[in-house]
Amino acid sequence: TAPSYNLAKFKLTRILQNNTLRKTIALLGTFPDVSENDIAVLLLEKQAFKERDVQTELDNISEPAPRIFSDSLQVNTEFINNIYGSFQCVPSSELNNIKTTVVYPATEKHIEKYSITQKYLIKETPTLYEELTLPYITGSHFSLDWVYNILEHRQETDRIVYEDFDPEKGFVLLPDLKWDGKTLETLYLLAIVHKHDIKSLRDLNHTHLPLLHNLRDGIAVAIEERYGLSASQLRMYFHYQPSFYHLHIHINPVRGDAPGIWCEKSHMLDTVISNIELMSDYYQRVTLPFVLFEGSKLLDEYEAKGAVQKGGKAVTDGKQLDEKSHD
Ligand code: M7G
Repeated sequence: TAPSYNLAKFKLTRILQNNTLRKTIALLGTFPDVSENDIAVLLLEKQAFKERDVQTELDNISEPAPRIFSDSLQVNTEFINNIYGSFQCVPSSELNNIKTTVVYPATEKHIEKYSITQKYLIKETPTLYEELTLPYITGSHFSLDWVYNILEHRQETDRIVYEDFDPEKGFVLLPDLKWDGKTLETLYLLAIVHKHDIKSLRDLNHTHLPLLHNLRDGIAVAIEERYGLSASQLRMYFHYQPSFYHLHIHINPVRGDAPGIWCEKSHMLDTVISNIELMSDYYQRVTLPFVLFEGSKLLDEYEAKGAVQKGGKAVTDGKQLDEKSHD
């Protein structure tokens, strides 16, 4: 389906976050042609290198991909010093694509999610989960419409890599929004379960073991078949807290870094299965750490309970401590 907005007509209000390491920039703005009031969040990401693009022998004639080392390469020399050379190169235009994600109209929660803010680690006991987190996530969360659109085959149908239709153990496996769908090096898939009542890791118990085993095995077989990666080459994990409270698994190659792969947020599927096999109600009894962002109402509630110490030095992305900032 075509979007209601024209990307070329985007008007910037402010930059939310510029990650020079990941080569991503998050922007806040509007599409004045469509609406003066609705706000848009854009995430622009420069392409990762595909190993295919640097090949110099044409390995597969049926797939004449643009390559970096070809006659269309424009080379500007910055300097040559002895054996060292520095250049600015512009490869053929197709290799310069910018992966663009748009959320429109965006909510305050989306702006929060893509902004740099202070982060705090919470240690969530089962009691704190029941008293603070659970009421909060039931009252205020991102809409799950996109999830139901996938499960009910209304959107992204042609992107489905594999589907197991079983209502109890089944799932849909498809490319994550974060993946360009092309670069195997950055493969990022999502497995969304068909079952509707599992919000997150916290809800999992022994009754879900058949589902979890089925996910682990089914995902591996489907990925091996489609992408040629074996189960041992993949990491499968849950996020806690997730942004979307309908159980899903993140899958990407062990070999690469994945966006948002932080130890304080990721729980390996293998570990989760093993924990539940050892103790059926493990995730109802365990204290789970998770991160809250400055500005979140839930953070205020945790602070009011004395369960988090806010303040401290501001730590921002990309800034390093230097002599002057020591105090
Ligand atoms: P999460 O752990 O709930 O939230 O994962 P996170 O964004 O904090 O990681 C949800 C996952 O779903 C993320 O990896 C998103 O990139 C992905 N995702 C979000 N949306 C809105 C879509 C979508 O519309 N389609 C697809 N295919 N993936 C999405």
